[in-house]
Amino acid sequence: MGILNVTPDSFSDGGRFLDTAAAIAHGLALEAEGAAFIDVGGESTRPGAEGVSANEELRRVLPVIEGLVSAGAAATISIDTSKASVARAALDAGASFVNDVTAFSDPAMAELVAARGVECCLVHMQGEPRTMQRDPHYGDVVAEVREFLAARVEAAVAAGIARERILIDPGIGFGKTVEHNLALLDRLDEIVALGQRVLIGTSRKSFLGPLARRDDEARLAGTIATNVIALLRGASVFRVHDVAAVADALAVAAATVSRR
Ligand code: PMM
Repeated sequence: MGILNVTPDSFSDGGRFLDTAAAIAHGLALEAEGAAFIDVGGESTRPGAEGVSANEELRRVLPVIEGLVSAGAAATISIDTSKASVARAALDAGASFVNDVTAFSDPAMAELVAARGVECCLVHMQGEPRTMQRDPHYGDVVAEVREFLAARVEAAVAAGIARERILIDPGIGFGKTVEHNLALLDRLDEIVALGQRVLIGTSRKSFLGPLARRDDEARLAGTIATNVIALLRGASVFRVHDVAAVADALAVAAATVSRR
């Protein structure tokens, strides 16, 4: 899954793709690098970020989705939003996947996804983006995230969404310390054991910086290492900025372990 943030303030690519033509070109480049999904987002969820209105989100993402569709993008277009009104307009414009970092906190979102028969991703977050990194705490982070995701899957199924259309994501960096993120990655198999496909998003996130010997903006080595580990633990979808490099690493890792 390639990341296409149409925001002024995302932590890694904020401001780069605010121009519609540049965003469309980047989405097509992600697809050419091997992305099966293009995740289009118009509201930053970085720690400390303020929310934006539905109108502003739509102004940012709709022309990009429409442009990708008319350019003939073959990848599944995902809308990264927690607002049902934004998701609805994005689906009307040609998106067919809803990525919600609040795991359907807006009940209208579950109804919409059920009615449209599209796939979705439910993400775990402790708190909300503005404050989530202030003092995250858990007893057993993996057990708590697993229980939350299991309950949100059951709520989504009860709302009429087919179980096989639901992906789950432990939400790396969403109200988590470095230790929490590392425990979730190392024990990702416990989340995979719920039986849903697991999506993982570590790309360029800040916890990778101090762990590596060198910290630059791309944090590419840490992104690759964590995605390979996620693959080995059973993850299915890898949400990244650097599609070509991560896809190559995953291909080599998958070829290696499939020889057992
Ligand atoms: N991370 C960000 C945004 N959306 N969606 C999912 N499913 N999982 C994630 O880890 C995730 C996400 C963080 O911001 P970015 O778009 O700048 O990477």
